[in-house]
Amino acid sequence: VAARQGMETPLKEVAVAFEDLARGMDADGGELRLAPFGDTCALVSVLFSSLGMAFRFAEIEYVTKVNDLIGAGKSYRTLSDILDKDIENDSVKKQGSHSRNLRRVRLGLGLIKALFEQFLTTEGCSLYDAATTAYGQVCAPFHSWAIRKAVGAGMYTLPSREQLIVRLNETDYSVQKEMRRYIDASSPIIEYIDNLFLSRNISLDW
Ligand code: 1PZ
Repeated sequence: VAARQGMETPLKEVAVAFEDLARGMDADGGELRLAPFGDTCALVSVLFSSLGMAFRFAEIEYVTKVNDLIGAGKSYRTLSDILDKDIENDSVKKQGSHSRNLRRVRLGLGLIKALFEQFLTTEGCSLYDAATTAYGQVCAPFHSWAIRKAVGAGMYTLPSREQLIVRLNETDYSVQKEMRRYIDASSPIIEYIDNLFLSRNISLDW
């Protein structure tokens, strides 16, 4: 309906926002400012409703962490600033720290990217298969047994591939186009965040 009325679909809105963010990063000489990053990550939550009720807890989890980063945007200018501050305070991996929340939000962005990649490369595979593979690749290695169990159970409640396309207000063709745009635009952002940690000798095994 939104497409027919000439409005942006949620998926397109997310793709365009990440393209803007990636362009902004280039314009700032390869630096990522916290405020636009937080706002862009917040947009992703519009996609959750199309996954169904079982993923409400993932949404709450993700939104809480994004909101923490948005709040930090009032005191810190860039993503590196929060990391440097947490290194100074020895709180990078401390639960609830901005740096830890940044790592978690990055996992969320990576999960969506992996899901879209699965969706595109395996034409005709179910959303269940795509989401299970993506989760196994990106998030499962860092989640406790209890969380992995809960996510695994929730997977059975995911809509079908066709249902998802309808709920997102896309077509078979447009959904591929917008997912591709998100994959391309989010890749340099994700890589940048990983490098923030790696360049400070913080491994990504957590
Ligand atoms: C793209 C959709 C794929 C299908 C569904 C996959 C669902 C993934 C569910 C993830 C549930 C996360 C539950 C909570 C995990 C927490 O233990 C950790 C650690 O938190 P901390 O100890 O630092 O407080 N939190 C995370 O790892 C955050 C992960 C965010 C996952 C966001 C999912 C984004 C999905 C977007 C869907 C449009």
